[in-house]
Amino acid sequence: MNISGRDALIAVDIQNDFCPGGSLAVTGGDAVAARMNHVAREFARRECGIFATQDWHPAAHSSFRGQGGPWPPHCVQGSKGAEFHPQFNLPAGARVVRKGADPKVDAYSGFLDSNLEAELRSAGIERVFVGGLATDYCVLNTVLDARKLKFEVYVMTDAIAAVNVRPGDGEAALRRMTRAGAVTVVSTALFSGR
Ligand code: VGL
Ligand code: ZN
Repeated sequence: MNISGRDALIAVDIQNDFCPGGSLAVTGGDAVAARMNHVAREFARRECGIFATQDWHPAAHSSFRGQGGPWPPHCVQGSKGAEFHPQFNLPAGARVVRKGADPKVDAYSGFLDSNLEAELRSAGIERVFVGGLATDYCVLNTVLDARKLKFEVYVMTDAIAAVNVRPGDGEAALRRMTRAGAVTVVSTALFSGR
């Protein structure tokens, strides 16, 4: 597959709290950060748009258990846990897309309350390549929204990892994505050309 300037990378929530040692750690999160670091470098080399979403919650967010939500506190604005994983270096020119700042709304999708769609459109992007954390929440919802907005969507199966609140959630999420028209790819196969 030939990655060109009409393609964009969406790196979903590669943050400390979703990786081992974080408050909502996903098994394999570190490996996803390292893989996505390589992927981001390859996209940057081809002068592609790179968009990194960042879960960015106020301290008393409605998705936190203390507020009756399903999650432990995570990705609190300005905290260490909200920072990007140390092994994931944002290439120069990458855009950060913050979401989840509204205390009342759990924004799993990078397209919710952000200018991600407008930025992709103004850059003339038709295909988006998606990886990051977590398969069954923010990757899933970002991919479904991208399909609703008629982008061609490629999910990099070796660059995602699931929370798996229930076993199998990650696989079920992948099936929902492919049913919505997303195509699965292996990131290492994208750059064989050079
Ligand atoms: C996410 C749970 C809560 C994610 C964010 O990035 O997938 N999951 N907040
Ligand atoms: Zn969150």
